[in-house]
Amino acid sequence: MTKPGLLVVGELPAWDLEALTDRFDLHLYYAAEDKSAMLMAGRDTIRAICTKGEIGASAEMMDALPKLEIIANYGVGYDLIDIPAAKARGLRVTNTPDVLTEEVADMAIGLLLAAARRIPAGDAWVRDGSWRTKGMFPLQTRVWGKRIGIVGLGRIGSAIARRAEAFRMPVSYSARQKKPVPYDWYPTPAAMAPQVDVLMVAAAGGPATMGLVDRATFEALQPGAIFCNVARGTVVDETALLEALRTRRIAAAGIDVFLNEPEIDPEFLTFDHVVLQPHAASGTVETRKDMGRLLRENLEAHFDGRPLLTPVA
Ligand code: 8YV
Repeated sequence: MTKPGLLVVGELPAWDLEALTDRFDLHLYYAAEDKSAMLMAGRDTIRAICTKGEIGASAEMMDALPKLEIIANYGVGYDLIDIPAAKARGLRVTNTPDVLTEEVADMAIGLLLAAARRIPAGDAWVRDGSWRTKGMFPLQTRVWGKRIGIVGLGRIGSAIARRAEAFRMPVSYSARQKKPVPYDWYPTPAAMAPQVDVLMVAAAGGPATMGLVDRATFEALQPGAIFCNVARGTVVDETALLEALRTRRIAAAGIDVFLNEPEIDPEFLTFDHVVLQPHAASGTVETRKDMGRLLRENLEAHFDGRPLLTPVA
């Protein structure tokens, strides 16, 4: 039987490509020199796309593949997949929730600690001999016991909250609706900002949260506030964020996601009170293997006529 064609939009680890090859005829879009020629050549055979959180799938790509049935996302966030376009074309869409929740929450706490305690700067202090020549590293800021405000209390926000509780941090959250949790609720990040020492962004991306963490939020922060983002760059007004970093209204920050990745605003690189990560919060071998497996199981379920494991549309 002919294998269904699968357009692999973003690079995947070798173990995933190998496993997918058993069931699918792979078209490695990310490696193709002439991408439109690849789409043209696959018009009659490509029935599935696998993409990534930071790449998505446009209506144009869907239109270029008339035999397309399903888009499987390697990531929980599918904000860059044009869902209305997929629905209008009767396409199914899946993502990889749950398997990456704890990993992203680990990175959130890691970034918070790294930013507040300036762990990368301490490492440089040892390596460049400053410890020997200048002595003690400057004293930094405590994390445990500080008040944390989480923007978005979904799966990942909740996993961050559980970790924060272990750090004896009073937890607040902002969300459209109050949830049955023992944390203080605020309707907006701006309303929550004056009440917290740490602002942690964990809300899903997409049109509903575009610029949700706005200038008013940054202006309402307490002096010494710490800012972290493991969600999407789009959730934050980046111009206002850069200004708050420039003026030191934000005393320290840990940031994994940006607008225009990987061509991020170069001003981020100039700050010595910010710890940067290359959108790597889910990036461990263990979690990426689980994400790859779930992506594959969704595709296989679709082509076997079984219910999808984690459909989003
Ligand atoms: C990326 C993510 O998808 O899950 C998400 O929404 O942003 C990440 O896990 C990951 O970088 C894979 O490309």
